[in-house]
Parts: sequence; C-alpha cells; structure tokens
Amino acid sequence: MTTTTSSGSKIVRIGTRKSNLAMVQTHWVRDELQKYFPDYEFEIEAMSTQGDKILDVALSKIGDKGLFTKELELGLLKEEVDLAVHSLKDLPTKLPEGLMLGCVTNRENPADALVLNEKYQGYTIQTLPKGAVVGTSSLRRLAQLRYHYPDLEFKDVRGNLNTRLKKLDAGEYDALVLAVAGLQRLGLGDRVSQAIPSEISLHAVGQGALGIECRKGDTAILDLLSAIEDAETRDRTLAERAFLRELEGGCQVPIGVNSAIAGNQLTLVGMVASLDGQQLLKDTVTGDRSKTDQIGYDLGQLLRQKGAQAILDEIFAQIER
Ligand code: DPM
Repeated sequence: MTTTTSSGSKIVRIGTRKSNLAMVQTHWVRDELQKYFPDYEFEIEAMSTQGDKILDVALSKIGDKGLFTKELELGLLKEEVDLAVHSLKDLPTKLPEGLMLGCVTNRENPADALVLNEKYQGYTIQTLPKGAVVGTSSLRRLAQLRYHYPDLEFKDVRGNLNTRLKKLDAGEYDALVLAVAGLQRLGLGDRVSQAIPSEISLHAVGQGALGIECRKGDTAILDLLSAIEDAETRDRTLAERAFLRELEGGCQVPIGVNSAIAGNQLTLVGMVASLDGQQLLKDTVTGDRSKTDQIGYDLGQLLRQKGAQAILDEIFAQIER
C-alpha cells in the first residue's frame, strides 16, 4: 500500500533497526529497489528494537521472541512502514498475523568466522591452545565448539560488532566467533582469520541472507520485492526455516544447518547439540527443491527420532521463553 506524492512519484517506506549492520543492509536493499524502480521514492525509517536496548544481558537469557523484529513489525501493522529489512536469522519462523516474508535476497558466505586477538594470529579453531578464551553468546556456536574442542574456554560477549572487536583487541578474549557475512558487509572482512568449516560449526538458520517482511497481500509491495528475490537462497532458507519451525526452536537454540542446491535437488543438513557439548545429533535430507517445507519437516522428524526433543526440552527449561 504505497502513497503517491503530488508530483506523482510513489513513496515506499522501509523500516530498519538503527545498528550499523542493519543500516548497511537496508541501504543495499533501498539501492537495489531504486535501480529496478527509478520512479519510486524509497524512504528509510530507522527504529530501536528491544534487542538494541538490552545490551548487558546474555541474549540466551532474555529469550528470543522477536527481540530484534517486534518494533519493526508493529510499524508494518500500523502502516508506518511498507516493508521491514531483517537479517533473516533474526526473524522468527512464525510471523505475526497479517505479515509475511515478502522475499529473501542473495546470501553472503553463511559460515561462522574465527576472529583472533593479535597474539593468536595464524591460529585456527583447530589449533587454538587449551584454555584460549573464545567469546560468543550464541548457544549454537558454544555447543558445537564445546563438542569439538572441550579444552577451550567460552565467555559471553554482547554489544555490536565494533564493541566486540574492541573487547577482543583489548585482550578480554583471545578469539571471537562471529558471522562472516556481518563482518563482510561492514567492510571488516579482513578480520576474518578463518571461515570455520561446516563440519565444525553448522551456521544458523537463515544466516547470511536478508529477509524482507511486509503486510500479507500487499501486492504492490510484493511486486517490487520479486525483483530483488534470490530464488536459490529463498528455497534453501525456506527449508532451513521449516526445519527450525518443526523443532520449535527460536533463534537462541543450539540448532545449526547447512544447505545446498544441485540441479533441482536441495540438500539440508541439520544438527541439535546440548549446551555442555556432550551430545550432538546430526542428519541430512535431500529432496526436490520445490518441497522446502517437507524437507525441513522430515529433517526435524529424523532428529526427533534420534532424541533432539530431550536436548531441547532441557534447554527450554533454562531459558525464559
Ligand atoms: C542470532 C544469533 C546471533 C545473532 C545466534 C546464532 C549471534 C549472537 C551472538 C539468531 N542472531 O547465530 O547462533 O553471537 O551473540 C546476528 C549477526 C548477524 C545477524 C551477528 C553474528 C549478521 C550475519 C547475518 C546476531 N544477526 O552472528 O555474528 O546476517 O547472518
């Protein structure tokens, strides 16, 4: 539902968080849309979200019900904005009534990155010495890395990327694990010492892709969004999201994935791990790429049969949901 100015140009309002990363991502979306639709005016409306305000508490302890997305969604519902740009991995798998995932744009490298303090330059996740302090507040990264490297120390870290890098460089941590995509988009790709192989860390559902949310049935906006959709990323991330939804996992659970498309076949790898790194369940499903929901559902069922529910129930009991 776009408005038209007196000069006849159509205005589309884009909602975003205020963080550096969110602004970079939103400017990219705006520029892409502008390229395809030169007759439109795209305005950016930046908002603070709960997740931006609560900086001193571990993410995993505040729960995950749309921490970074709720305010933007209210803006959509109140028609203050026409679309909202999210890091897809921060967008819950169940959206509020009246809203939908309008499109998914192309994906950067979805891997996790190892970022090192100067004194550990040259090390990899495989060679970091016993007792090295690794900063992360992702339960997914923590569980997988504990499983593979029980001799490393893990310590919570919050704040935006620049704050975290400062803490790393000041020696509060020996290493950080962050998303390659976020660092690259901020022009900090040279801080990536290693893209951690997926055999060691499966990435989060949707990691590295942008998800654009809009009002259900807003055909004018959906037409615009179809121009910037990436079909491969869409199918991969829809399967990933179906898997997460099937396991009823929010964004703050030790659930990881990897996905690939070859011809018309989509392969989805998924894992669930316990926080102490003692248990790690993994499986793979391949199917026709048009059957994204079925693939995600089947993978969820396979992991349930292996005992994923007990692992998740224990974690849900610890996290305020
Ligand atoms: C979610 C997680 C994190 C973000 C949890 C996870 C990382 C939290 C942390 C759901 N959202 O990945 O297991 O390390 O404290 C976030 C980042 C990006 C989007 C930063 C990052 C950028 C990359 C992207 C925070 N959301 O993961 O380092 O667009 O995928």
